[in-house]
Amino acid sequence: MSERCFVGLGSNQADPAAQIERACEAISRLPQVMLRARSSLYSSAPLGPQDQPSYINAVAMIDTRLQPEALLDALQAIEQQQGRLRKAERWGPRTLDLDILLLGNRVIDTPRLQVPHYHMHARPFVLYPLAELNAQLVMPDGTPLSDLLLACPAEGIEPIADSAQTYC
Ligand code: PH2
Ligand code: MG
Ligand code: MG
Repeated sequence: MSERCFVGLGSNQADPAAQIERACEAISRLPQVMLRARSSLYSSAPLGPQDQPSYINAVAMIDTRLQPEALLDALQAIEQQQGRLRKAERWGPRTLDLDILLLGNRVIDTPRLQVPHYHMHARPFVLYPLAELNAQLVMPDGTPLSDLLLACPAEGIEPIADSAQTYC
């Protein structure tokens, strides 16, 4: 049985908007993954170290039969293909960051994977694109996405021209 999953995409290096587009194409080609929709792209100032370019972020909605760790492997392989170098600096610049935000109603807390994604509740560049894809979403703990949005104003994020896309 497949599960609905939301993946956060972020980039602030080497033509970020193109990185996001390429990543969506790569996700759509993954076996046992159906790409259903992609939010608009949003620009925002970097969270964390300020001596780095601003980010482009988006969220993709997929249906997948992959188990969580297999999905994580597949997404990390795409990060690698797009030149991601893992550096020691926390929240430093990256060509591509793919984060599993939600995976069905699962709650996962292992050294490799935390779902729902740890910081999503407080990040407007995650919550607003997510709401574009499904404004009715409810977190696994029962909190409606709409409550998270009320507590997290859309400050500092700027939708860029590209609008949301749906796939069949
Ligand atoms: N990701 C980070 C660190 N800081 N800032 C913005 N605006 N967007 C991001 O995706 C982001 C960030 C590390 O995951
Ligand atoms: Mg991230
Ligand atoms: Mg990440």
